[in-house]
Amino acid sequence: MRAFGVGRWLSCRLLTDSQKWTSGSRDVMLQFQPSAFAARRTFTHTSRRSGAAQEALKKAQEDAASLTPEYVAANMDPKEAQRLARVRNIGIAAHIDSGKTTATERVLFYTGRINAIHEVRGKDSVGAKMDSMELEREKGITIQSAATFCDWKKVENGKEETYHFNLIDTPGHIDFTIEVERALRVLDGAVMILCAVSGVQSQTITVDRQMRRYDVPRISFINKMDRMGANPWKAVEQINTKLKMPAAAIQIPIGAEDEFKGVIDLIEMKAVYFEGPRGTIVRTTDQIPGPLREEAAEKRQVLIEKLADVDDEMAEIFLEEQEPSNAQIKAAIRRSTIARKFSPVVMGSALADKGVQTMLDAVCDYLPDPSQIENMALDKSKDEKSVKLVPYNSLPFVGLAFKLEENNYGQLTYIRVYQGTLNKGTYLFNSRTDKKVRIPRIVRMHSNEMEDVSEIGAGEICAVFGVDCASGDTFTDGGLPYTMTSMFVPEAVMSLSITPKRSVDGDNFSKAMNRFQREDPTFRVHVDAESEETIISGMGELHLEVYVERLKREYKTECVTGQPRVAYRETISHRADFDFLLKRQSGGPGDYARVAGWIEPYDKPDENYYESQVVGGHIPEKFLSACAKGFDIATAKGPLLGHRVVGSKMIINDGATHMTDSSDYAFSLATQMAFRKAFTDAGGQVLEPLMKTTITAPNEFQGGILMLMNKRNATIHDTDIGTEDFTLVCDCSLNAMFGFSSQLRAATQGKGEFSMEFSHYAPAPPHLQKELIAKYQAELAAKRTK
Ligand SMILES: Nc1nc2c(ncn2[C@@H]2O[C@H](COP(=O)(O)OP(=O)(O)OP(=O)(O)O)[C@@H](O)[C@H]2O)c(=O)[nH]1
Ligand SMILES: [Mg+2]
Repeated sequence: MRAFGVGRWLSCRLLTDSQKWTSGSRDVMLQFQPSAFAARRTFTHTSRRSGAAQEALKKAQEDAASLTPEYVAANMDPKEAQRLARVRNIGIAAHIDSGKTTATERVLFYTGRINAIHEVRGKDSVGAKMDSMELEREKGITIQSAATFCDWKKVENGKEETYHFNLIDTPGHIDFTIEVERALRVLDGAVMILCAVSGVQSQTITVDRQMRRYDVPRISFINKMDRMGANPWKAVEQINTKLKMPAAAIQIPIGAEDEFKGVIDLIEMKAVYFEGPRGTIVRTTDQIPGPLREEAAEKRQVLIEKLADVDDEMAEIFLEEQEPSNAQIKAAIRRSTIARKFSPVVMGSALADKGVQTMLDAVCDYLPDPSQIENMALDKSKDEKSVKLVPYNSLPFVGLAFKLEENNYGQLTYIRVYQGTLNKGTYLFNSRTDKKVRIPRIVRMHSNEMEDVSEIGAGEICAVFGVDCASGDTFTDGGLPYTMTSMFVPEAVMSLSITPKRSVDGDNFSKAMNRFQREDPTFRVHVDAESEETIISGMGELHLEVYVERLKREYKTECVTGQPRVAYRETISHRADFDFLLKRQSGGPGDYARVAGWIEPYDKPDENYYESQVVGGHIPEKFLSACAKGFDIATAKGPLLGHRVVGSKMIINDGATHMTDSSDYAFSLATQMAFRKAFTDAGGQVLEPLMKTTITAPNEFQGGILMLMNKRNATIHDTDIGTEDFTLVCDCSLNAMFGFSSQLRAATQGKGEFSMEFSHYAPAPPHLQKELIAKYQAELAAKRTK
């Protein structure tokens, strides 16, 4: 929080408040044979709303705080309760390349969604199911998150139980971080994957921050146990120390590296081996290999002690020196995981087909079902009072559109259903626009394929067709005036100019730009009024590069791009008065407008504010709106560099008109000119984006990296020295980070890594400001003389 600028901090704080109730989310997935699915989905909703559900809705509106998950559960239709208890909405999030997509591929295979496994960057060149975009398969990285649903059959008390998973595989690269944000916004739980060799990496720290932002409970999966140097205990220690999340392993490995065969379940004290083709045969035995018995007993004790630290019931058992039963241990893990006080750690190797099935069991055992997470909305009719959403099918519908995507069939909108049931053919209201839309088709997504369904119950996730909306819009059935807060959208910090090579591609170019902007809130497009160049901005070079490449592949539009540029801002530091007269006479009707007032810093540093305090009709009402427009134009393109002005306030309190020469045009222009002139008097300055940068590297390189960062004028916030690696967290200007990856590689023999995300805007160093302004002014002068 410290590293955020005031504006960002404010928006972040708002978000944090909302998370108290936003806590995760629930979606649904069910099914895989459509017939079995249809038979199972006996929804209890009808037009007749059950009394208990109505009572809960009333309580949710009047006294949300008292509506505990226990109350919701106690008043739920038993059939519904049973359905929800078997639903898990989960996201997979982690550092880049840790094996999220590879693990998801196994999940799909073991749950029967796909018949064969294809690897990311595999020799067969098919690529993993969830990386469906051509570019993803080529680059071997995930760019867009992909949703799927599957059924996992788990044996409980000698009986097979079916769990329905909705699963979202997210990208690891920081440039696509919005995909992680929106997945975590609507999911109830997450699997955080770590590499058994690298442990907590720079991007793991970012993902941890995002999970905390949306209060998402998580289990940790230590992947790549087959790699040379695999050491799960380093990763477990780092989750505790670096992420400060109490965690303990609930398994220990049987062998490691080439010899990795399976795991020992520390609760049941059983050995689990993954055998047969693709590890499909899970063999469980009481025979723990002799050399591992002592280690297993010791790590079981560590688990119990860790639980006693975070869970009262377990603490009591521990203090009374009793041995907890397996059921008590499991219950304590579940309670403390859902309360986000603990993360159970499982391990395996996705690539070697080991440990994925036990990870799925852990998801069922320890991650919450949709009714165990509190979700809130704001009641627009009661001054945006917080109300709880209740996951009963019989209540009025409330859902959130969290992701838009265009495919061959049209525009798809992903919706998380928080309350009520969504039926095909019904009408929904968009609570932002108050527009009514028909839902002609509902589907469940399986990467880029889909399956039609006719209804979706509370706590589930689906996609709908033909709905015109923006990402983050709330939909209701018109019965409740609710709206939900949206997700955190990071600032775009990098931009470049782009023009289609051939003018005939103009149409395709605009189509693509419109689509990309609709789908991705971190991608923005604007046209520079003077140069008439199209400028795209986004999260980083790779982000923009991907869109340029997609234009070429998907829209057959090749483009010429400029150099990537930092998105600067301009602002003022103190008040300055102005009294400006525009008087131009050139033969015919002239331009006349006088505006007077002042500009000063605005207390919301991300926004601008305009106010008219003109009395006595010195500027008639009809011209005042032109003044407001003039202010908007002036702030869209700052006087120093032509970048957006933020944190400025303009008050116009006096002026004068001329009988014939005053016009909207004259007042708009006079306001723009007055603003530009006053800008210098008000201490106008250039702001640059500072990036929260996390660097991890072996301890021996610490001195060298500190030097590197000092040279870049970074502000160091935190250094954490572990047994082998250290982590450094600092704020550094984006400008100073160009070319950093190769320097870091050189300084650490390729062992260091870093990730960065936007933190806040701060004044650029004076010499840089001077240089940038001089360059911009020279460009302007050159244009004028042309
Ligand atoms: N040795 C080993 N390699 C693995 C394992 N799991 C994944 N990999 C490899 O790690 C690389 C990255 O795997 P992905 O599944 O694409 O990783 P990801 O986390 O989805 O990557 P992004 O989505 O781009 O962040 C691939 O080359 C995989 O084959 C594992 O268990 N052991
Ligand atoms: Mg991936």
